[in-house]
Amino acid sequence: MTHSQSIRNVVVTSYVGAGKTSLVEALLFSAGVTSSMGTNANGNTVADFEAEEIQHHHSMSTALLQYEYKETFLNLLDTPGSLDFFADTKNTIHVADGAVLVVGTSGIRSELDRVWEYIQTRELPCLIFINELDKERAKFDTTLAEIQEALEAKCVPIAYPVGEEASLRGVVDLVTQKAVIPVPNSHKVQEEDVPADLKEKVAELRKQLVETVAETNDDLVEKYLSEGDLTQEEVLQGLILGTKTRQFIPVLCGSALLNLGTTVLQNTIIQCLPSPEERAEVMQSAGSHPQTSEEVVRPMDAKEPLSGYVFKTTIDPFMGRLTYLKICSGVLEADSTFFNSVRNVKEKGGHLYYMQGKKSTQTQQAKAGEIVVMGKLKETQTGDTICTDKAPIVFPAVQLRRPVMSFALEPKSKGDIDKVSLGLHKLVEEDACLEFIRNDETKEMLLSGVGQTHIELTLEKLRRKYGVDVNLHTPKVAYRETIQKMAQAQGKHKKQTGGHGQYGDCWLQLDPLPRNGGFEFLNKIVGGVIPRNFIPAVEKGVVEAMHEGILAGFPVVDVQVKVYDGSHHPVDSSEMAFKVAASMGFKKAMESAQPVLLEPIMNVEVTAPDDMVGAVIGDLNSRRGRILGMDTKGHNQIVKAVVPLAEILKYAPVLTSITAGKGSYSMEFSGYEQAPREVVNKVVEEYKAEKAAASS
Ligand SMILES: Nc1nc2c(ncn2[C@@H]2O[C@H](COP(=O)(O)OP(=O)(O)OP(=O)(O)O)[C@@H](O)[C@H]2O)c(=O)[nH]1
Ligand SMILES: [Mg+2]
Repeated sequence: MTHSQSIRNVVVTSYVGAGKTSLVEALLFSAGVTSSMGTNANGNTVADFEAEEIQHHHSMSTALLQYEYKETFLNLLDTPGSLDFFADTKNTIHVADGAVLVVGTSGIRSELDRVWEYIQTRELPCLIFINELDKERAKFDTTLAEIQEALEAKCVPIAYPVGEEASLRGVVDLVTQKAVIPVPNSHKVQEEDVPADLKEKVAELRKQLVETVAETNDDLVEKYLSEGDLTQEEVLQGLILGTKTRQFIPVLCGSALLNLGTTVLQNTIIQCLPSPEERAEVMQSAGSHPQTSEEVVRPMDAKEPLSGYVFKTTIDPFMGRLTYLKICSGVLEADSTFFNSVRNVKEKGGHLYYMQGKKSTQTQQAKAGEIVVMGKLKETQTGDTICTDKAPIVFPAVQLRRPVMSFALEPKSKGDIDKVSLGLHKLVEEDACLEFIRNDETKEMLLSGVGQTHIELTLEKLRRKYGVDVNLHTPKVAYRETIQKMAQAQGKHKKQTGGHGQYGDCWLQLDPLPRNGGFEFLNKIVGGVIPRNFIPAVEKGVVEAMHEGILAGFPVVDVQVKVYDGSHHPVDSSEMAFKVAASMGFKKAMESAQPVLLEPIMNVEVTAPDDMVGAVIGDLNSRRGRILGMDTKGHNQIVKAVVPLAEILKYAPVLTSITAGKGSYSMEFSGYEQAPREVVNKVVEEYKAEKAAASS
């Protein structure tokens, strides 16, 4: 067995509160890695070690838990379920070779959709763990049906609970057909015969399992059709093949809190989820050459030149910056120098570590397929590729949505400006859902994130880690500007100042592009009326002008710009002159292209008790919201709606007052839509007033 064959890189993922962190805690305990189990309520789990995670009882960042069990190197990645931290979750799913989806028994939450979408994009083999079966009213069959409906995937149970709710005792392993019961006060389990009252159900589920796995391969189908059954060995063989090739998803079950069903899960992870090597056969490590952009495919092999992808960065108060890497080929040595092909720099690395939450153990090297953490990097950031300069490759970075909600910040104490700025720059490196901009001219500091809670949590961290406090000002909406019709204009910049003059002249045509069309630049100059070497300057001038639209100073998007005519002067023309001319031309053309404002629209889900739903819907309607539908979850209703961000910026206190604190909501960016006239008027007026105030 090669080293890579004994590795399992497994993301544990799902929606908020499904029990991921608890499950990982139980897996560590049942593998004998830890001697006791921490709980989320006590704030002593291995994975949730950051102060904010302990205080709020939620994971806010991926935790890496590396340990050895049954000669396998398990790298579990416990992800946050909250969409506020989805960038971390997405990057983690990206580097995993298999996934465990955790589903609780009190109803699936919508965050699962985003997770499932990316798992499918990555074609990641999965296991499902139905958790919380010890809870009141928990039902395996009901939850399984709910999962099947939510994922639209073929699921096959391979474990079934023994006992239910408070009397849950263990699980039946449907492959071995034994009941697996934990030994009290120990991490060990003992096997028993299937209890008499479960025999019929187990026989039915086993038949279903045998039929499902038989379909994975012709030999098994033939054997099953001729003999009507398969051996345990054959069932396992079909189960492994079917899981790895994603023909179905095995469903396990138990209780993370009580460490029930986790041993069966741990063994299934090892048996059924692929090693990095097997995974690479399906999903190759493919990238491009940094200079030629040609495709480069890198085999998952320690003998190949080094390559790796950075999926996470943290800044630890004691260990400094820690860079989390998946090694895709070759070997990374501690304290070695490598090439960062994204930033085009050589960088000297520090020590290498394996992690268990915040606890680190040093290692000398990490080989293809491994996940490892490197200390002391300065240039390398999340999303970068590390490699050698002789065999360079750039792996495509995970595409992340840009944050849409921005707050202006002001340090509580004036002398703290630099400290705030430094701290936030570090926090942004750790969290790709954040963006921080400091305008050197206006001294304004803008922090953008997924939503209000996200920003508030970031400021909590800022206070704890960097000892500075800030005031938050009215959030700003990231509007965009675009055009509605074609327009043409001339931009001419001509100056005669003694010696050399300045001369640039271009005719531009602007055309609207569809939503999310971004920006296109076309050169339609014929006969060299603008010499070829000045064309990039024309494009630069246009791009610069697009940073600030003519309506209210927001970036211009979804526009095609064509330069189709112009003139030049043999002596006075320069790049600078053409840049200025193009910028003038763009602004002029935009004026007559019917400019409009685009506003961010959010997908919002509000959960509220039955009798308060009417008030919630009424309020959403008054916020220009469109109700998309409703779901029932127990005594609660979930209202799904799309609402313009501008109307829902400060929703938390509103919902609290409508529902007497019983409602909750989540929202995420959906897209940009044209803003109605009254919104445009208001935004434009505010912009003019701000400008007037700044110049007075
Ligand atoms: N009764 C019961 N409670 C559980 C079980 N698993 C988790 N919980 C509780 O459910 C809550 C959420 O559990 P976590 O493990 O933090 O959930 P998570 O999926 O990591 O949540 P996020 O990190 O916020 O996405 C905690 O209070 C746990 O104690 C279980 O099997 N049974
Ligand atoms: Mg968690």
